[in-house]
Amino acid sequence: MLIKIPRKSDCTSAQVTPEHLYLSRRHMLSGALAGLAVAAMPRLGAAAEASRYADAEPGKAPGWFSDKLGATRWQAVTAQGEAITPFKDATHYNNFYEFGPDKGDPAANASSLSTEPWSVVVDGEVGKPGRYALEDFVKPYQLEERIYRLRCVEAWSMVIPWLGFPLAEVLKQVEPTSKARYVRFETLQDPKSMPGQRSGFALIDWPYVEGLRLDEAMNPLAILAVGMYGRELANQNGAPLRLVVPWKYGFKSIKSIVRISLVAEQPATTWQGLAPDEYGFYANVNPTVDHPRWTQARERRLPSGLFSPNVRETQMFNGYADEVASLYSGLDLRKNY
Ligand SMILES: Nc1nc2c(c(=O)[nH]1)N[C@H]1C(S)=C(S)[C@@H](COP(=O)(O)O)O[C@H]1N2
Ligand SMILES: [Mo]
Repeated sequence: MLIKIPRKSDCTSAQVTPEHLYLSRRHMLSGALAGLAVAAMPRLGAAAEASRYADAEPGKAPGWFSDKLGATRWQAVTAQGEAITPFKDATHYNNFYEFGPDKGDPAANASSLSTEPWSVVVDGEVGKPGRYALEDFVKPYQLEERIYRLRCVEAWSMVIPWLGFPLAEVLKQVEPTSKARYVRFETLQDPKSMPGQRSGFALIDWPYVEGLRLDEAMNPLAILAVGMYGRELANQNGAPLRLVVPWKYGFKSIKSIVRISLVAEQPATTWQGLAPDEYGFYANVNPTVDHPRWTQARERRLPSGLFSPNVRETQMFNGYADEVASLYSGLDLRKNY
């Protein structure tokens, strides 16, 4: 058997490898050999890694981000061989109501958001509460690439390579008390830079709030992301810090986080508060529980157009059942949607 050790000049990305070669390498990487091959991958510098996603616009990374990028653990495989969504789609078809209700609004308007300086408050039922400058908040953690499906409750989906670190590591660090049962997240509230927070259309009671049960938050799949496509997050994707919970509908993955609170009671969350019959607290991706106004059995995988809608079947827990189904044993997912 041939195990190819990538050279420094060799792009490791599935993106830039022809599909058939990529697939064979992927199979080679499966199983027991994966660890070996991944460990053998050289650590590339920031510039080299950015080329993993040849279509990604180069970012304007703050210093702390570039410093961390060099030690990033890159992921060698895509989401079970599914193609990564083009950068252009991932950054121009967004939901971020703080910047407007249409899919193009976040890309058009989010440049008004100033992400430096940024601070994050950790409070509530924790032994070590605090307010951190973002670079200090991120400092203890190694960045990892995680290539995840993102399934919006509106029945479209993407595959996005995130850069982040497990939420569990942060939670352990701040020492939840015995009363902590949920984690509550809050987005920045700043009507000056967020036009959606000024406009009358918005039914939303700002700031945007999301939450997880503590055991969900501790699941290794849940990450806090600071980057995507080998670079820092674009503002429209929730810079400089967002949650990514890939087995739940996209609205749980709250953007531009300024506060993380450990709490005893289930937090009141934005979409559940707006339309509790349509959007639940759990919001686990579930093809067998339809939205009252549309089916959740299928999804449009972006890029998707009139002539090639690119429809696929939605998977239970968005394809992550092996990792997360045990969190919900004994729970009626029809009631707890
Ligand atoms: N603060 C905030 N976070 C948010 C939203 C939002 O409107 N405001 N939209 C959510 C929804 S509905 C989805 S599908 C995802 C979209 O993430 P993306 O634009 O990076 O693909 O962000 C989620 N996080
Ligand atoms: Mo969504």
